[in-house]
Amino acid sequence: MTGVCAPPQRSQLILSLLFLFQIRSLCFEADGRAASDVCSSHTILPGPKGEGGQKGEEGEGGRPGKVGPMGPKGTKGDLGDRGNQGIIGKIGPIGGKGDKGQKGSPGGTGGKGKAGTVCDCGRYRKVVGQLDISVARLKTSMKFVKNVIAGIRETEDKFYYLVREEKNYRESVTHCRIRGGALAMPKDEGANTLIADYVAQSGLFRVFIGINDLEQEGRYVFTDDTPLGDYSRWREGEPDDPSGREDCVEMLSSGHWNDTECHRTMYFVCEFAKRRVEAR
Ligand SMILES: [Ca+2]
Ligand SMILES: [Ca+2]
Repeated sequence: MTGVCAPPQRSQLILSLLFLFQIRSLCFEADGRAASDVCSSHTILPGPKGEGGQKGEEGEGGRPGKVGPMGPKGTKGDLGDRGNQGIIGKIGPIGGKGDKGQKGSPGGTGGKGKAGTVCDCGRYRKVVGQLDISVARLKTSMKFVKNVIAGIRETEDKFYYLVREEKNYRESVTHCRIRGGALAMPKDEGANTLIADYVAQSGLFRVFIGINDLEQEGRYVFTDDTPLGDYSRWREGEPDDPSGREDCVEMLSSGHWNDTECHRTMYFVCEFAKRRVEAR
């Protein structure tokens, strides 16, 4: 600030002292003589040098230095040992189909064949036809056996089987006969009771049995052409044959017999002799 005498700063004082010390140095020559009168009149002499200080204590350990720069790349190492053999790789995909080869050379001429015979085609056709019939019969038999497995009754000397197919009297007779049996012929109380129970337990009301008076009205016979003996189980009032066409016989679930028309269809019972079946 102008016009104001400020006190000298500390730094200015130090500079002044250094200036005077320099002047003092200039006032002495190398041989120690005074350079001039001016110098001698303004000299400030320093004090003697003090004794050397005591050795300081050992300083604390320095901080760790910074990470140095990356070193130069090393030389290439030696070739390593041979590794173990690897496992077998997966099977590769199927290769493409190869090109077709060239046609081979023709083979040699074969020997002369034997003289042919005239084909008896008619005979073979007949055999094939018989086979077809046999297969159809076999299928029918299989169906029959399958049904037999479902239920059968037996006495000491006979098997009885209820056929659950509605047929008229003649068809029923044929059905049993071609299978080696006969439409059931209850010739005694034991057989009649067995068949009646069989029918009742099957939930049926009536079945055809093997009795008829087709040959002669009123003369009833079994399907094996033997006449009725002393045993019969006619329901009361039967046989009546009011229409003149009741020439076949049905057994009711009660075990009683009734003459009825032969063209009617119903279930029926076949019987098979055990000795005949076992002999087959
Ligand atoms: Ca009759
Ligand atoms: Ca009747």
